[in-house]
Amino acid sequence: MPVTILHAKPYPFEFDPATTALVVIDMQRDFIEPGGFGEVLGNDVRRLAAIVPTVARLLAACRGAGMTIVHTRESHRPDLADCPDAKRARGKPRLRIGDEGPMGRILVAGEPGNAILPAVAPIAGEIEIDKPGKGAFYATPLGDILRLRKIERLLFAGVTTEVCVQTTMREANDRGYDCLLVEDATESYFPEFKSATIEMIRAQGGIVGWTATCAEVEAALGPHTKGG
Ligand code: TIU
Repeated sequence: MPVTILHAKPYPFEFDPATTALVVIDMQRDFIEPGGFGEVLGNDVRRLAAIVPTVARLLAACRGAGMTIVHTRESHRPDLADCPDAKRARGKPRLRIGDEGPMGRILVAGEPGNAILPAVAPIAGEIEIDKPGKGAFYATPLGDILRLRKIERLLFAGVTTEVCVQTTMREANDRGYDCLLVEDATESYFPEFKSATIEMIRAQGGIVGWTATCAEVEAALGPHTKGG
């Protein structure tokens, strides 16, 4: 296989773009814009918007290299049959999952607030996964789709670092994937949780995986990248 070497921590990450997917987690209005699920949980959502240009750059680099691209959305069925009572009650929010908010029903598939931001939205041919949990493998076809495409390694971006991104990386790690988190293409409502997550992923020789910056991914993919 043609090996691409990415300068990463704790040591170089070797991959073939043909068998590597970029997984962009939950870049949805519900988490990044006021009035969605993130804000009703009591978070200041403004810090998440800052990574949108970096996620767009990462998407461009991975698209240019012909990689498989996966986008996830945390979302529930309109009848909430896939939403555990425990999840709906957690935190006693002002508006709960399924309630009508300023961007439509909170965290419900198809509602305006559940959409991925236009700057990082899926394009034709990319895989979209609606997931009822924090991890993208739970109760979704993601594992089967990656297996059919013979994907062996995953690059991760999206929000939030310590919740849906980390949960999905741990699910993927246990399923045998080598995982790399793109540090500046992920964000948390809590800066200290983001930095702690990055540290814990790459500690102990990469117990969960690797980390690298978007520029390091771009540098590694450079020869493959079409049109910048
Ligand atoms: N609350 C929080 O930090 N995150 C979530 O509820 N979901 C995701 O991380 N996508």
